[in-house]
Amino acid sequence: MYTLYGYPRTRSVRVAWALEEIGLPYSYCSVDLKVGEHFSDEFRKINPAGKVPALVTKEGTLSESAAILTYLADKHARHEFIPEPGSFSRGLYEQTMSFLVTELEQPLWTIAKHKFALPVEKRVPAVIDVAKWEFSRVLKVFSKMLGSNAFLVDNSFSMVDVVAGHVLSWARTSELDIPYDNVVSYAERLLSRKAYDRAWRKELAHLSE
Ligand SMILES: N[C@@H](CCC(=O)N[C@@H](CS)C(=O)NCC(=O)O)C(=O)O
Repeated sequence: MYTLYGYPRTRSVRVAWALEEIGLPYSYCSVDLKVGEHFSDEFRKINPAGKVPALVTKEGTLSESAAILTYLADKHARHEFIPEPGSFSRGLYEQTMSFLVTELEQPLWTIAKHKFALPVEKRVPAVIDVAKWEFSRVLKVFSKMLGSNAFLVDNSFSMVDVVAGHVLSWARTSELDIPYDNVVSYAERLLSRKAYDRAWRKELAHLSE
């Protein structure tokens, strides 16, 4: 059984969502970022970067949400949530995953870092407006990429949609404008999936423990 180290309202929901989609059992360990549990020696043994998510498997521990999702789908989903390695579709999947984590997500992370995640003395508030502008530019590219498709790769739900769904929900909670109808309905389609709801609730349940 897998053990997911995470915290509500973070990228760990991507991993919980993927586990729920595939139907894999997992236990959940909350790492309270608010009180700095991720800086503890104990957690650094699990992820030396001191970040969530981390997934403990029988063979070792994985970090980096996108890599964990690809691993889980390759290992357990028999190509249901991921194209076959070596196929052109798989190339598109990897291209899309890279775009999501290096382009679409980065302005949101920059905003979060300069609003609350960095130590106060390292924050540069002026960067926030630049990041908002960058997000609006990259969102336009994303909207074109999606077009009239229901899902990003081969019009079939895959792990890249999990990451994209999370990034768009993050944009909404950051109160960023999403002025593209196709992107709004895509986000609604993803965030109304039962597996997302189960993942989200499971993580939140650990807040009250
Ligand atoms: N690229 C990593 C990013 C992980 C990450 O930055 N996680 C945040 C929560 S969403 C975290 O643990 N932040 C604590 C910190 O940066 O000190 C991934 O996708 O897993």
